[in-house]
Amino acid sequence: MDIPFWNREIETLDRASLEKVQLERLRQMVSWALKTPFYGRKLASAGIGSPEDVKSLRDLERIPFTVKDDLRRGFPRGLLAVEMSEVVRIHSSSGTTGIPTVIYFARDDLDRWTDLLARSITATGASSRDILQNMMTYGLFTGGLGLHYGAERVGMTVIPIGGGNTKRQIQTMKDFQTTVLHVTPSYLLHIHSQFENEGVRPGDLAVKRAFIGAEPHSENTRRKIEDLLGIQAFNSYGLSELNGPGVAFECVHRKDMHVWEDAYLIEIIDPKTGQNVEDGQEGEVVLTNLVRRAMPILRYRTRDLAFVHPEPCECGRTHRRLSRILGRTDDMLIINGVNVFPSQIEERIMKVPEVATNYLIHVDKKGALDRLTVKVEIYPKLFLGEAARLEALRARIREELRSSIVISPNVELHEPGSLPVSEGKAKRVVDERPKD
Ligand code: ADP
Ligand code: K
Ligand code: ZN
Repeated sequence: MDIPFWNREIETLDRASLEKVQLERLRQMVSWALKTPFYGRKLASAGIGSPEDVKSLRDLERIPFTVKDDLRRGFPRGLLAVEMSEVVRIHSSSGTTGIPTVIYFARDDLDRWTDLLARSITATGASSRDILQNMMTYGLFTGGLGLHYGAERVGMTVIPIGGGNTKRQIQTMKDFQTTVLHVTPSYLLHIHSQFENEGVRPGDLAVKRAFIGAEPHSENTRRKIEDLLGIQAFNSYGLSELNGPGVAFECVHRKDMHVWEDAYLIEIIDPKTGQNVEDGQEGEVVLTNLVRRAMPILRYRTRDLAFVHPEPCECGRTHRRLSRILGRTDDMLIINGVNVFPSQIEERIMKVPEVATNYLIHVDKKGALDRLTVKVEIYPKLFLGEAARLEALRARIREELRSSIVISPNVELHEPGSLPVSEGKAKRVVDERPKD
């Protein structure tokens, strides 16, 4: 197989040289991070007052972890390491408390991030001859714009269609003979389920590849996508704290994702002890961004569970591979690619005066899509009124939730005592999505 490279030299760098690059960049990151009071304190506690105090990559383990709450507490500018006039882009992701996390990019940050995506896209075998339909949400999410820039750098023909509107997605695939899709796995399966309705016949479409990510999925789901659509599907991993997509991406072999190790230091830790584990062992992914100046992030605990492959990939890249994401250490739900925390839901519904004390979050699958239902108990006298009033209440709760969690859940109203109560720790979330 002819293996394509965007930057063969850096992608196949021998381990010792790669580690030299990492150490240089880590020192650079420390010097940038020291510009923020937040990392000033954190690094001081590790005895690091200047970049020279980082003598080897092992010194990384002395630096305390950064967690999502650190980013929230610093909202909005706490971790900004440059003047705002140098910032050319802001992205943001949703949070548990309604306080989002904000990510800042300087021009050179965007340039380096874009290059990682160009590298990722090229590793899949896609090229300037391809037509990309980017179905990820544009806007504050990193998924849409992030990959868009990388695709343009590769020279692909980019259709920035964004998420949703299945009919139009399918028509666009036909009209422009799209060859590559960027999409969440659940949405891609949903789109496929509509092929018949939309009169898609074999030979109508030219899709050969899909980049799938932003939500957990199994190897079986990938196979299903590949078989149903007759394409190759490539797993893509990233998170906004570490720029967004382009942290790790599958190459033509589709045997887990190369982490671009000149740009990110990856550690797998035991989430209980915080200690590093060996390659091959499952644990929490901890990432250090080596390429962002406007907002440095060191040792970020992703709460994603995975392992690093000890053995090299057949493609010749020396950057190690990350397994697919096997779970999360926290209770975050991912509903059709959008992150939702149960606490966000609780916070909103408990503000509604008509709501009694018990509620339940129910998640299942309808066809290929995740379906979120929030069941709430309301006071009994409300059921005596007119049906229209109940309907209005339901709509109000739904809107209240939508404004916080972005997606619009089903809302069910129940009489007090009708939802299950558990003894001990309440089980508020029932997730019936197949784990396959
Ligand atoms: P995005 O805007 O891309 O959804 P977020 O920062 O909001 O980025 O969400 C990042 C989280 O999404 C990750 O920490 C992980 O839990 C999940 N995620 C992203 N890509 C994948 C993937 N390929 N497989 C499983 N989970 C993923
Ligand atoms: K996500
Ligand atoms: Zn490979």
